[in-house]
Amino acid sequence: MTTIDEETSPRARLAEPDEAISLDELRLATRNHGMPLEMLDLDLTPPGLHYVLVHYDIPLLDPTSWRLEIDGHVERPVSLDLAALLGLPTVTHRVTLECAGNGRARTTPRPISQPWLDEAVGTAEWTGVELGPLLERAGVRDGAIDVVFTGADHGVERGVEQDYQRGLPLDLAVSAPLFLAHTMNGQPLPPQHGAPLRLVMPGWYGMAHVKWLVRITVLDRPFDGFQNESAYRIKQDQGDPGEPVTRILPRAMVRPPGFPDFQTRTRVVEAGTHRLTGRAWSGLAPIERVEVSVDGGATWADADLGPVPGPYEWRAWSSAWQADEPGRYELSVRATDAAGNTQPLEQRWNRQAMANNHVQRVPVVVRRR
Ligand SMILES: Nc1nc2c(c(=O)[nH]1)N[C@H]1C(S)=C(S)[C@@H](COP(=O)(O)O)O[C@H]1N2
Ligand SMILES: [Mo]
Repeated sequence: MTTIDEETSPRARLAEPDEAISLDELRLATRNHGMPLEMLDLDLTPPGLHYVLVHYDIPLLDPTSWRLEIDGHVERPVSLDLAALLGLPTVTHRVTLECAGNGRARTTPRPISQPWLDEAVGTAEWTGVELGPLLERAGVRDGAIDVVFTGADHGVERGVEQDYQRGLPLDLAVSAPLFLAHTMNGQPLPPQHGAPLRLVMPGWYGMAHVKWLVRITVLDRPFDGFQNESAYRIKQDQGDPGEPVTRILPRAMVRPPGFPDFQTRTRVVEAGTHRLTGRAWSGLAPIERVEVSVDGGATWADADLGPVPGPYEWRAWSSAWQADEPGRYELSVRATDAAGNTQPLEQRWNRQAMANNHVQRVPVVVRRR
């Protein structure tokens, strides 16, 4: 692990109270795009409109020479090419993916990083192979502790040069419903989503779903890589070791109704009754309740839930809005899951703005017919 100087790779920093979004943040935001919220109309997000988060560069891997290596604390290291992987039995799941930093730009003070508003989410149907049988083929040796997933992308972050890597405890790697996906919505993975192979870890925030997978290494000691030990932690200050970011907290979103203003994206609807629609998800338990507020969170009404979805995908909801009075409104929605987890009206702050799930607020102007 090499350390690179601070001018090249600045250390973590909070924005000053009145500091506007910088060119560095804008550059991240133009590379890493969100899902246009009108796509909340669809069960499955078209791959080009699914949100994208890439820490370094998108590696363009040659599918004919690419290999997946399984090594480390195993009896027989395994090396597979894509044809071999495509020949294995498959599983298919619809999975809602959300970036752990979603909502970061709305936190105060805001950590300087990818400045998401609300849109770092999407749902795809992923097809791939289960990890368990591959680990069995390699023969995990006694004393194994963690499994490390390595992507082909390389960069420097907060001074630490690294391949993108995430570790998982072995017991979780063999018991969680995770799998290695080679297909997204029935097509080979596109470059930005991890071609030719990525990890999919249903219910977990995005950082766990390692893209451009080239190596799976079994360790006989705990993994202490940057993305586990430093980046994806909920901490109050920089010295705080904090808690790891794991599963997706509940969140509901409304498809912004009517039509938008180009610059502010404030919505305009005509007076009358409207059916508000959207989606809700939680990585902790099934969605059990969605509430809607049209007065900035002062009063709430239960929405109608759509059919029970697959175990890892968002649930549709809808709610009639009688918007008879012209004027300015603020729409909000709030999800509650079967374990009783819900969304805070005021986001609790953490140093890296991870795992935010404050309620979305959508300004709407109702105009006379
Ligand atoms: N190799 C690699 N995998 C990665 C990342 C990355 O930068 N490199 N970003 C992670 C993060 S932070 C997120 S939110 C998801 C985003 O997945 P998507 O771009 O397919 O939506 O990928 C994860 N997997
Ligand atoms: Mo992320």
